[in-house]
Amino acid sequence: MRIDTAKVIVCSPGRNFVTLKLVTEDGITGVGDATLNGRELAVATYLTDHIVPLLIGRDARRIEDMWHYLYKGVYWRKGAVTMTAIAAVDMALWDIAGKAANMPVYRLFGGASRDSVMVYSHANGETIEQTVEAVAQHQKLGYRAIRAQCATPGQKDAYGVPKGGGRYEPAERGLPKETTWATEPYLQFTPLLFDRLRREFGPDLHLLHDVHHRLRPIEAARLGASLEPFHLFWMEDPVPAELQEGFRLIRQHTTTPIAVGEVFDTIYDSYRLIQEQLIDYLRASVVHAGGLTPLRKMAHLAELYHVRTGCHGATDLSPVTMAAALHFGLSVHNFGIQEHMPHTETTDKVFPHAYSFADGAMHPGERVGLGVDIDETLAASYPYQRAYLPVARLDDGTVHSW
Ligand code: EZ4
Ligand code: CO
Repeated sequence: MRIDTAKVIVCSPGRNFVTLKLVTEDGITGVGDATLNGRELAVATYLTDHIVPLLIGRDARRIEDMWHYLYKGVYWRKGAVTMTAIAAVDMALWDIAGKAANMPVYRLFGGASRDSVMVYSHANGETIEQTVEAVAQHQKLGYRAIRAQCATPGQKDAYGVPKGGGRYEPAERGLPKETTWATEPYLQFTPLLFDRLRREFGPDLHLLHDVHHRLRPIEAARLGASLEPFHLFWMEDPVPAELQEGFRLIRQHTTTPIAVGEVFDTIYDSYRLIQEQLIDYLRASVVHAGGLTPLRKMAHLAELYHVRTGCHGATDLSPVTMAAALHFGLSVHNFGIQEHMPHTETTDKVFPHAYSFADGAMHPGERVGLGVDIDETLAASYPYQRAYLPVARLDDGTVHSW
């Protein structure tokens, strides 16, 4: 089962996606997501110029070997561009393996560990009232777990809250938008938001919150402690995790569960966090952490330390990643939750898929392989459009984590 052709498809049905499509000599196709928000073309070039020539003629069944060939073979280890490109190959090979075995991929992973995969959605508002309303709307749609973000009064910008309401979309067309950030008002306001949400929705709804890497460890410790009465499902990315030791300080001060890892690209970003039990949920994604092969290994390590999975699932991860994440989440024993930001109708049309949502949970479906495809003709009618994630500055102009 040799790889015959490999094609890199860049499209922008509302936002940019990079997709790798492999075809074997016996005509089996496999798709992989290679989208890296704001740096899409770097991955597309990496694949086209440096990886595609290595794939042609290689045995599509040797998934583990291929992963090590691409990871060790590059010599220059890690890095988001490299790991995203490797992930695309890995996803496509698992897709092919499922089709060749006539099984959905989750069955190759040992079968379902649960009936479906609980997902959480995003509710946001410019005021507490709007956020309450958004949470209520998502609850009506069936979600049992909801992430709440709200603008801090008196502050110009907030992470996850679009101006004028509507859907939140991380990247914007054109050059990067500059936003401002102030820590102290945020730390004072956020407990008020969750106090209100708990009073409105009672104790059972799972409430989540994304700090988006904006605090220092002692500030995150303070936020976690102040949120304890509202028993969040998790506090996400409280600090930038380059400093894994920083989580010790947070952990000493609060029982608010911690989720981290959407920007991680290998196990080396989190093994200390896992082994010292400094986090509760690992958010590494199939696409940015090198594919299903390494993500399953990370999950198995995490399982030993009572850390569960909570994969990143924003709209900048294509439906191919969503499908892969669902096969992964359905099968690994220590699944926790999966993020779900629904794609636009246009995106869903470009990427027809077998996965579905019902009662706050998703299922990858029973189609063989990953159960997702790309409509190349339709994709071609949405050419790439330059877009960037925003950057953040403090009010004195200092660059801050966005
Ligand atoms: O800002 O995916 O939890 N979700 C997130 C996302 C990220 C984007 C970055 O591309 O933090 O919305
Ligand atoms: Co996040």
